[in-house]
Amino acid sequence: MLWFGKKLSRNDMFKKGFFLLAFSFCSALLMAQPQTEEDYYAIKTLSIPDDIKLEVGGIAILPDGRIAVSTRRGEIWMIENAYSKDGSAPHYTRFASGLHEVLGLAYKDGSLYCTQRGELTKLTDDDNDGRADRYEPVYVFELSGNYHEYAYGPIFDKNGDMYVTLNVAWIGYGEGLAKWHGWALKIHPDGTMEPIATGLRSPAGFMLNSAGDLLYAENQGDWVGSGRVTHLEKGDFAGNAGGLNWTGEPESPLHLTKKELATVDNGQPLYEAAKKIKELKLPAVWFPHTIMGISTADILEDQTGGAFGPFGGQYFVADQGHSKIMRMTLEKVNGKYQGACYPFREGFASGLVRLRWGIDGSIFGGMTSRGWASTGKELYALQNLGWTGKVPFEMKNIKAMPDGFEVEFTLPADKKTLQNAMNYDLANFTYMYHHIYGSPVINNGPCPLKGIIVSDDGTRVRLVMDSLKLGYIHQIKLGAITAADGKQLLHNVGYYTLNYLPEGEKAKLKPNEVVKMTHAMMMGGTKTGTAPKALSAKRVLKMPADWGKPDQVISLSTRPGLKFDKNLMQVKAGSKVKLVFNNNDDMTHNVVITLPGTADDVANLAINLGLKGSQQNYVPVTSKVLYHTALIQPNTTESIYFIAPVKPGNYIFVCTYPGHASVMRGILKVSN
Ligand SMILES: [Cu+2]
Repeated sequence: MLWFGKKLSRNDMFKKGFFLLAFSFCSALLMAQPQTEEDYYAIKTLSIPDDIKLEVGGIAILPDGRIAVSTRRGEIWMIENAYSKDGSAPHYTRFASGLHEVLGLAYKDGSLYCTQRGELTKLTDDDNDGRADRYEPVYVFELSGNYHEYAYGPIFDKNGDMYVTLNVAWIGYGEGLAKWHGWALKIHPDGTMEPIATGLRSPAGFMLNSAGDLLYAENQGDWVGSGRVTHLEKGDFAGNAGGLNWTGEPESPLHLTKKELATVDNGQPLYEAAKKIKELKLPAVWFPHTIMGISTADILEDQTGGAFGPFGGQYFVADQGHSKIMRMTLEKVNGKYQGACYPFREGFASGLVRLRWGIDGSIFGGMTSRGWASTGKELYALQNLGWTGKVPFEMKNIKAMPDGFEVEFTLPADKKTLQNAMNYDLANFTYMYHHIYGSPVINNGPCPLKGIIVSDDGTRVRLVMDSLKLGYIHQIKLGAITAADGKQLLHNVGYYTLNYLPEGEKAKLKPNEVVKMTHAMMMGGTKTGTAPKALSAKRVLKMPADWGKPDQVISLSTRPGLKFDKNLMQVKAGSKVKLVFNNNDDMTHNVVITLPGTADDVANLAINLGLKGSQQNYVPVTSKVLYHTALIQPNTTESIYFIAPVKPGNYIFVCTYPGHASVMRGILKVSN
């Protein structure tokens, strides 16, 4: 038999036959079942004239069909034909300029309200020529001059009051250098101000939901182990210490001090710290760092009445660093919000900071990446996300039950696949609460399944589990569960933050609902609970005894803005090298030396480590990695010893912490 002109052995024929069969099977599936996010939610890019640097900070939707966009460069642009229903280009006019870094914009009763770095300002076009004529200060923010004192908002409530949020300054840690930084404030139309809550670090995204509750998204940083969404009520403390500088002011609704907070600054889970500090608010939903995203930004609630697909009443959360939108579901248990996050739509063009609903039920996404690296490579962009009308097969919702979780699907599932215990990979974990930047995943372990109860119509499955832990994030990852019509899951994971268990009856399992083998045994492949890997020969921390001394000592440092201080290091082939790695930055980094041509593969493998990433220092187990350091904390050093490759060439060194590899890299040049 000839295969493309080549004579094949029996063994080859068998293999090719298998591949052909597998290939036809897969392509039949693919043809029948579109399985990309794009099939369900389509991204349209709005063209931007070359002379406009549209580094989006805010978006306001006008009822007449225009949209207004404010920029980090201090301009506000009015865009006509933003929906481009006939495919023609949108039209831009400059409404205002000379403002200072406008990171938020809102429309109310014919005027625009914008948050500049130092002021909440009302802008009005009195003569209807498309340009603002009146710039009126509504409220002035104090500033220290620190670069990190970003200001966001306003969001109007039903009474016409405005909410704004103010970042803490960054001086190697988050600090409230000027009054009310690190706070959410309510500003009344008469210019009086009411401080609401503090503990905010970098609150770029916040919203009032349909119940009138204030939800804000936080970014990983000091005191913040991972991204999260928290419901803020008056007097709450959301976790970052910087804003506590102002709790002694007479208007402050809380009196917590830094000294009191220091008593819980020991790396215990935030849930434990909150038992001792009554003001400390539990996040409603944690977004696991690098697994969901790396920098949460704007939040939207779907009140489109079905125009945006099957997720009515749910939330969408932007991620700046990963240029994506995640989905979030909330429920109230014990009177408090808690819920889950899920992947939703990747592939935006730049760092996605701002989301607003268009009048047609689509989402406008505003983007910028200057100084804030993102996977979307454009410096700025404006895109629109619309539902295509097709319903993806997804986990629609995860709800807490008294003894586990109930997963609801967007479409009826094949009940056989739901009943198979092998199709569930369940685990829980949490993060450390401390003044240090970020946190590794801690205390992660499997949650064995005890029972599976499938609803008659196949749209819901109740998972009865052991090892539920309050305050922990519970991973619900699904295997080969298909829809009744054969459609595959578009995404297979959700992360539920379980702060409270609902009251109610525990499940009484029928014999066919009991998971017989211990589910933990079946979960052997997931290894979510294993201890960190032992040091390998790729990370040698002690000089080998027979060296005498290294032939070469080279040092490499980090600099702020995701940079190494060198992009070239030279070593002699086969020489004994000591590499001293100093992390001078405020984030964690590693150094991974890779085989020529494999740096991108290694970086992608690191991103795909998921929950195992932080245990493994984001270093994948692969022969493409030659040597590496650990992921080291800010202002720490690690030295490794290795023998340089004997083959001369350019070996790329890279930081494999997710999101860093595209910019943090250089060449280890090996020569004779
Ligand atoms: Cu890095």
